[in-house]
Amino acid sequence: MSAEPRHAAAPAPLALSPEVAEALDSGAPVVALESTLLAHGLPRPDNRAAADEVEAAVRAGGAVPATIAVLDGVPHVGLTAEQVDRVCADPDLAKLGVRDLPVAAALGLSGATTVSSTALLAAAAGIGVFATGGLGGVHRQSAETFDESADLTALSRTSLAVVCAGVKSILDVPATLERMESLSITVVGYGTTTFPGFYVADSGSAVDWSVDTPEQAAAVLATRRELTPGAVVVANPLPADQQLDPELHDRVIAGALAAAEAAGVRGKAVTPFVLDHLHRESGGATLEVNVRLVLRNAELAGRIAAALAGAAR
Ligand code: PSU
Ligand code: MN
Repeated sequence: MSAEPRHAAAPAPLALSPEVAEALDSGAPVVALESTLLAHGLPRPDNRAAADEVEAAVRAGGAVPATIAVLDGVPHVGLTAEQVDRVCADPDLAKLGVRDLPVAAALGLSGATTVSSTALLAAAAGIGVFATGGLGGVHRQSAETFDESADLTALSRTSLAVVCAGVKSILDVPATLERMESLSITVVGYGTTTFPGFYVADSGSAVDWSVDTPEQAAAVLATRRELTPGAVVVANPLPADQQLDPELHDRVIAGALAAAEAAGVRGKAVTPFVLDHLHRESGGATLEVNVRLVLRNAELAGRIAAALAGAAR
C-alpha cells in the first residue's frame, strides 16, 4: 500500500502511512519516533532489531507507532519495513535537524530526523506524543564552541509531549536545564523529582514537578496546548537496577569526550561520535542500556497517548 500524501505546516507534503493516517483520523493514540537515534545513535546492524522493538513497545503501551524520516525529499510519518531497512542500513544517511528539512525536501534528499525535526513533523501531522532516548542540549564546552542542540529551541515552540530519559549525560545537564527554563519548556519527572541522567537514573539535578500517571502527563500536555505553544518533557528515569554502573559511566564519558576533542570533531558529528565511542569502550554496555531506556520511554509514551485519546473522547 502506498502512503497517502497530506499537506500540513511542514516543508513538503507529509506522507502518512495508511495505519498512521487511519489512527489520526479516528482519534486513536499515535506515538512519533525519531530516526536519528536509529541511524546515528545505535550501531549497524543492531539498530534494525531495535527499530522493531521500539515500535512494539509503543504498541504494548496502547498506541500506533509512527517512525519519522525523510526519504527522497518526502517526510514520511510511519515507515514500511523496507523504509526502516533503508534508514538503518545506509552509512551515509544525512542527519536532519529542522534547518535541514527545507534543503532535503527541495532537493529530493533522504535523511534521518533528530528530536527537533521529528517533533516539528509529528506536530504538523497532528501527533501529540513523541518518544526518544535522551534529548540534545548544552554541550560541556559550549562556552567555547557555542554547541547547543537545536532540540531545545524546537521544543520551545512545538506543542507535544516528549518522553525521554532526560538529556544525554555527555552534556552539561545543569546548563541544559537552565536553558529549558529560559525557553519555557515544561519539564516534569515521571514518578520522581530527580532529573534522570540518560544512562544513569540520577543526573545529580532536580526538577520542580512530577507526574505519577499517564493521565496526569496527558493533562499537563492538554493544558500546555491551550496556554501557549511548546513542549512538555516527561523525564522517565531508568530504575537503579537497570542503569549503567555510575562509575563505568563517568569513566567512559570522560574518555569519549577527550577522544572527540582530540579528533577535532565538530558540529552535528559530535553526538554520534561520542555515542559510538561509548558503545565500543564500554564493551556494548552503553548500547544495551540505551536500547533499554528507549523501550521504556516508548511504552510510557504509548500509555500517555492512550490517556490523551481517552480524555478527548
Ligand atoms: N537519543 C538517543 N540517541 C540519539 C539521540 C537521542 O538515545 O542518538 C539523537 C536525537 O536525534 C537528538 C540528537 O536530536 O541525538 C542530538 O544531536 P545534537 O546533539 O547534534 O543536536
Ligand atoms: Mn550540536
